[in-house]
Amino acid sequence: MERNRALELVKVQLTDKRYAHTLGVMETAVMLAKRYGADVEKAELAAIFHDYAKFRSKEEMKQILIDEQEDVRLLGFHHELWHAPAGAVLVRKEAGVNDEEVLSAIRWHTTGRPGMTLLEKIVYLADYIEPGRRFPGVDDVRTIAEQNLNDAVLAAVKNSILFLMGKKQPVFPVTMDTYNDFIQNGD
Ligand code: DGI
Ligand code: FE
Ligand code: FE
Repeated sequence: MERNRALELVKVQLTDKRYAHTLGVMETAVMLAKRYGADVEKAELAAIFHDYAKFRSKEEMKQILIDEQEDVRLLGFHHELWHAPAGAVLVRKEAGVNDEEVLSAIRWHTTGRPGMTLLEKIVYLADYIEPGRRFPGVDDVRTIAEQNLNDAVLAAVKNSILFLMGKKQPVFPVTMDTYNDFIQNGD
């Protein structure tokens, strides 16, 4: 799909603030794809659509997760985690994107997963370091992202887990699995 068409489809789904974030993720994903040798067009498309379902109701997302037999553990965790898998489903159904690599990068953009693909890592990291993001530790991850993709994704996962723990929030098991995978397997 052409970039401007994709942006049109996404813009109407999002607030202005979230759309600005999306443009930042798009720009960052393209830069990372060039740096690390990923498919630039796929990275751009996945980045554009990554938060497509962000403003769907809890009820709609929950029904999608049930209908599509997504990981049942999601239902026992914060609904913030639902927009990523629900987004992958909706982007296929409503926007007609059928590229499994792109859909998978959307699906795993919040938690990561063990054995992440290059494209999944790029979208996950771009979501974390896009220019509009301002939180403790993000500049360190930006610096690492200039040198080593795996180290940067690991740093982002680790920061996210520490952030959740600092707020006494539960950590979704797949987020922990992602962390363990990077620690044990290095990529
Ligand atoms: O959609 P974004 O705000 O751009 O970013 P995101 O999709 O990475 O994260 C959405 C939210 O999900 C964020 O507020 C933190 C939360 N989150 C990420 N991983 C976990 C999590 N929440 C819980 N409870 N457990 C997790 O493992
Ligand atoms: Fe998201
Ligand atoms: Fe995002």
